[in-house]
Amino acid sequence: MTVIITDDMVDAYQRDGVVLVRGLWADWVEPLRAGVARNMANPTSQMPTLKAGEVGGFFDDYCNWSRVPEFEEAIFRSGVAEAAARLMQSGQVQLFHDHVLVKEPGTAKPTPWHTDGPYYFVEGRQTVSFWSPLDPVREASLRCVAGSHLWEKDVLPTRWMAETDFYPGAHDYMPVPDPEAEGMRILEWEMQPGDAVAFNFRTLHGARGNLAASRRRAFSLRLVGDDARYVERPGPTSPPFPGHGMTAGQRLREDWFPVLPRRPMAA
Ligand SMILES: O=C(O)CCC(=O)C(=O)O
Repeated sequence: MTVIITDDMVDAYQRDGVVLVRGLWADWVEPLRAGVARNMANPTSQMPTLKAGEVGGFFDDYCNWSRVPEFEEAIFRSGVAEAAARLMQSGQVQLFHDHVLVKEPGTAKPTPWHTDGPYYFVEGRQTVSFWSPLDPVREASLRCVAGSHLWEKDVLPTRWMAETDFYPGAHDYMPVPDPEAEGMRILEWEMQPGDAVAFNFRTLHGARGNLAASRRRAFSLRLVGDDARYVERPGPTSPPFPGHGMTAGQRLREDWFPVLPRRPMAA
């Protein structure tokens, strides 16, 4: 399948900080499902994601592309970098990390509203995450607040389980809004496996629980463009990448965060 990123999609992405890309991974759904199965059978992180008494199951793991060959192949051999370059309006596309989020049937727990940027040690205008369901999804789809990537202040990062502040210095951030109560424009779509929501690292997003009768597997890929630079945060970031050795203002080191080949957006 050939995926075209139109000028209208680029404009929408720049304006809203989010756009739907139908069929981005359409030719890679089976390999990505196999990768998720491999990742779930051998996770790097065993951190609990649900509190005692919360029903269902929420699997969450990241930074596995170099040990999950299906992820590596999809990332390096698909047209995802070309799509990212178009949307970010960037010459170069660097891999930041992959992320798997699986909600078992009957998981009531929502993914709380948050922006990813403040958890990361990288900042720039040119960033994109592609969130892709590997199962048909409606209620448990990703939900993004249009235009939130342009807000002046970062949204307060919190620990999802403990519900505590992620860093000291909460006054440096805006409180986490309640987009529904505050009448914000929330964009969400019914999606098929391999479709992707592209969203900026600063875009406020979240997801409902999965009350459907089937699993909701999702693969999220985080990429950065030309203007992305390493920044110091007030504490350990997520992901932490221990021993990275970078200092403020540097580009992300390419031996850890490779530049992706820009292949045509077809299988
Ligand atoms: O899959 C979810 O529930 C949330 C995904 C998310 O927050 C992300 O990909 O950044």
